[in-house]
Amino acid sequence: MLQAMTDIVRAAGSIIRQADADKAVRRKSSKHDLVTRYDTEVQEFLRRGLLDALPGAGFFAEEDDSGAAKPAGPCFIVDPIDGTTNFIKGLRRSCVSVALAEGARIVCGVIYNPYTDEMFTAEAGKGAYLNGEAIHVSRCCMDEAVVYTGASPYYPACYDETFRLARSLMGRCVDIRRSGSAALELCDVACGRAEAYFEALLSPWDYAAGSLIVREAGGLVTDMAGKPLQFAEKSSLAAANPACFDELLRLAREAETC
Ligand code: LIP
Repeated sequence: MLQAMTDIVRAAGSIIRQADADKAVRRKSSKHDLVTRYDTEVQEFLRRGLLDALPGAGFFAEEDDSGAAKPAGPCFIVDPIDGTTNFIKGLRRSCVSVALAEGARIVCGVIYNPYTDEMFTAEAGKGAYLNGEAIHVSRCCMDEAVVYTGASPYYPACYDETFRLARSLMGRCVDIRRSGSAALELCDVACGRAEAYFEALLSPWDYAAGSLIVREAGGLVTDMAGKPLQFAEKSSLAAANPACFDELLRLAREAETC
């Protein structure tokens, strides 16, 4: 199934790469929460391909307006364009993110950045890969770390906690980064380009595939309270290499309780 997912996701990525300037941008819940005609076009391409490959599977995706809950059985968890605002602005930092869940367990994850032609894949228990080469989180401690700080732009109630934690981390790590794609930030942790990532609130399709890729690369991933991730509704996220994970959770607890 991983190869079928990879082939379909790569083809979906070419739609993003070939997009023209007329993206027909619409607001969803707020000025921060945008969607384009390409988000829906890529999602429908993925729906057709993935459900042909696995008939009867569920399809739990960002641009479905049904509000339906994640199906219990085998289910694809899909973000057709993670980093939609980057896509709109032409920042060339967006990806297609697809996970296959069996109940509460993610068994396959595929994330493709069409701008760099980087395909991140993982299958539970079988390691994580970038373009077929095994990847592993770094061994750097927090003092040597680059830390991604998600901003949860759709959720203003999270801003104060987010920037308290970002300020706290800034005093302890080398530098912080914010790139606008949770999935790609998780992939950067998995291959050792960064050491940690957090975000106070985001949707399952933002992190389902990336959480498996980080774990299979030797990293640790929970919610920001240190509890196991679930994939049926929004959650906070904390991901890091083993050398930084406990400190990230400690600082997150301090930022939340201020
Ligand atoms: C985005 C995430 C990002 C988060 C944004 C948004 P989208 O996903 O990747 O990390 O901060 O709020 O959720 O909406 O571009 O697919």
